Amino acid sequence: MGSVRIGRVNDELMRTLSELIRTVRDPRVSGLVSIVRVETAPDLGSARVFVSVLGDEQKSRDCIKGLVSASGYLRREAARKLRLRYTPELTFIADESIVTGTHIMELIENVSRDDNKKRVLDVAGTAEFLKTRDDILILTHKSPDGDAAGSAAALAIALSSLGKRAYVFANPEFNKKLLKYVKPYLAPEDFAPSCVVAVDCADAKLLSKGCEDYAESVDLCIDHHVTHKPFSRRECCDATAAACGEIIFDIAKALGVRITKKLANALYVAVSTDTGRFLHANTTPETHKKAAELIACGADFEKINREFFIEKTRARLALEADIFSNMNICFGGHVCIIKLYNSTIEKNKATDEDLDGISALSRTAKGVSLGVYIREKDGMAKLSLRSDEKVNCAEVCAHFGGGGHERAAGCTINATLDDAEKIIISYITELGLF
Ligand SMILES: [Mn+2]
Repeated sequence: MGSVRIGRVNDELMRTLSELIRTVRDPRVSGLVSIVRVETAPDLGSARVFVSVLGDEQKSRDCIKGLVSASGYLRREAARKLRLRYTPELTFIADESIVTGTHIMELIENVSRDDNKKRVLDVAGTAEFLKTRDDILILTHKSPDGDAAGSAAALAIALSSLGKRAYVFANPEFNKKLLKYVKPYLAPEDFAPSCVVAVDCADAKLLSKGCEDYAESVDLCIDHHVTHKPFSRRECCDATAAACGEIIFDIAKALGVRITKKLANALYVAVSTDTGRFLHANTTPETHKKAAELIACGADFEKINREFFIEKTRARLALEADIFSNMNICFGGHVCIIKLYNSTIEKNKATDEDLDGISALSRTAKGVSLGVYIREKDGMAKLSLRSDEKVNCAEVCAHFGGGGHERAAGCTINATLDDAEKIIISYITELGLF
């Protein structure tokens, strides 16, 4: 058992016991009782728990007695919460270092300040955090894209190269193209993680199917969405990054990981797909610099771009033909609405993969500022908006309970495609955008 692992057990035990002592019903365990540190023996057989109690010596002695009598309960609950096979036997010791209330208040202030500091991590802090963890499970979002899959695969590769067990959760929506990059790193069914990391996910609600059990215990979230809603214990978010893959790249470097061809390919997939081959407005000089570095590390840029952007199946070409011949260019040519009916998908035997990135076609026509793509999903209309600087898609979609980025966002309207088209047109009219 390495000292890093023990350090983690100490941290986790301290955190869990701090929560659990609030549930002890013994009146002796009341008032300001706090656990100041935990020292676990290297064999995990026992742990010394240092407790500080606000009050006189008698109060402190009574409290320790109360904790000793509750130790069976505390140990059992801690074992359950921490999913540890062996939970150490707990010995409670009064910590004499804090004697006055003033000190306690200072301590509490420092702890909450530290908590804040800990919640938001920069790249270096994230690398430091990941160094102390093992058995890491990486989650992605619903309707995963190249950034989600590429970022997840890249993080798994980087962490594995440090000798850690790190796997990507098998998002049931990974398509063939994405699976090519994540398959070797998918978590085995019996994998029991002790650290959960979400990548490219702006909201706990957006986590992929099957991750429901983890939604409330995500240890770290790495994301680049402006609309990010904090849901994890720690987060490393940078809305200036064009792709989550850009942040993962920086983290990999901060971890001291060598950027192998495999890692470079996964990161290139993330960055290239989220910028539409470096064409979308989110692309920055930094994005290009990173892409250049990835190419220098052996990324198969030509193959990846061809695979994701140029090659099309016949079914896809048929869908595009249908979309282009039926598109509705309105508002004096500033808005283009394209629709895809399930019947068209069925007629052409198109798969989900054939639909990938199809929403971007709404902005193909010259002069269009706002493109709207509408498709049928689960009996409702799913809208994807794409725009230039004149329209904030995230704001428009927020009106319908959706979200996303300024230039690309989505929402769902409970209506047929044709009705959804009327609804969005009337909302655009109401906004007076054009
Ligand atoms: Mn992304």
